[in-house]
Amino acid sequence: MSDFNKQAGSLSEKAGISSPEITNVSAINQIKIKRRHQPTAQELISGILEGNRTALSRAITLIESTNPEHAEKANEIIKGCLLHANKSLRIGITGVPGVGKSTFIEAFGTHLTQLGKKVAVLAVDPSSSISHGSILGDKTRMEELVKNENAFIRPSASGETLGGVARKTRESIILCEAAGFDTIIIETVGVGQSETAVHSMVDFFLLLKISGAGDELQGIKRGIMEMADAIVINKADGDNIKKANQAKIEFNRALHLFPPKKSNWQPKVTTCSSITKEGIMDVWNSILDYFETTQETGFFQEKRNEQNQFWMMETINEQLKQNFYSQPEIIALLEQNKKAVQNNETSPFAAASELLKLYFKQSR
Ligand SMILES: Nc1nc2c(ncn2[C@@H]2O[C@H](COP(=O)(O)OP(=O)(O)O)[C@@H](O)[C@H]2O)c(=O)[nH]1
Ligand SMILES: [Mg+2]
Repeated sequence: MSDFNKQAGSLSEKAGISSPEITNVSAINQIKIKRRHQPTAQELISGILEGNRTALSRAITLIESTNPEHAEKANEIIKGCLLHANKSLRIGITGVPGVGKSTFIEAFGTHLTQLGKKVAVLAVDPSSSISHGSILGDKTRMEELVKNENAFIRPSASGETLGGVARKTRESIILCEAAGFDTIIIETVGVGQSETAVHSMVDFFLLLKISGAGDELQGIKRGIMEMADAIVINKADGDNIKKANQAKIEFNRALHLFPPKKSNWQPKVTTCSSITKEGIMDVWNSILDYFETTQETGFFQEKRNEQNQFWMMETINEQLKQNFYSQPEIIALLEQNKKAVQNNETSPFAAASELLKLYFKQSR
């Protein structure tokens, strides 16, 4: 009796009644082992190819992990998925916080699923370690899409450098495509160089704006306008319609001052409301138009090939850097040389050269 009283757990509630079979220790251990069972890379690949979201989510978690064992498994999965990827349209969406990206993606994504599309939403947001994942916080704005069985929403990897987040997002795109998602939406907030990173992984780049106090073009980075394949003025509803139309004229005028794009595509400026859904369909039609035109000219594939080359080089650069800065001898000498440079005991070039020499000698 006293033993039972000591244990307050539900299993010992009924004193004097022997525990049922299921609670025996070995059964519990088996359940634990089962729960702990990590699917193999092959199991995850099969799951992804069948369109299983749990498998897709788990594989993306492996991609995002910093554990080297996971990285190896992730690479195997990516390799297994690569041949099945690529049959998609990748759309990048950027705009300052509050412009309505999440609301737009909810309306736009829902519209696409109604057309029979399968939509995956990913994010590149190096600031998300502070804001705890832009999409995660915004999932409430994507109430419909989150529940939609033809949509998959994944918040961005957090606590990472832009390079790290971007690579992980790019690899996640491959897995989403292998899982049958034919439209991939990559959201990014305009911090740091994240637009450039997203631009280099999508087919179509959309800049979301709202009309302001008339100075529409002020404070907008020229580079971003140059990258945009479309500018969409959001929140064109209610009292805002007139201002939005005015902004449209201004942006159109500004866009015509840019030299023609390599794609020969003339970016369009349109207005929309993510709340009334007015103009959402036009955005999609414009993207389809772009897709057809660039497929015909071959630019579409050319751009993807270029992006693949770019990401290969990026990966090499990133890993070389990582390897260099993680060598204990380099770390020690780097500290030493930093001081030496500061005290004018050596030149920056001589100091760098000494470090590189040490590195090359080590890696031989
Ligand atoms: N009136 C109106 N409000 C909108 C529209 N799109 C978004 N909003 C509102 O703008 C605010 C910010 O939207 P959100 O999607 O979170 O912006 P994000 O930070 O760019 O993702 C929210 O209060 C939305 O309800 C729109 O088309 N019209
Ligand atoms: Mg948002």
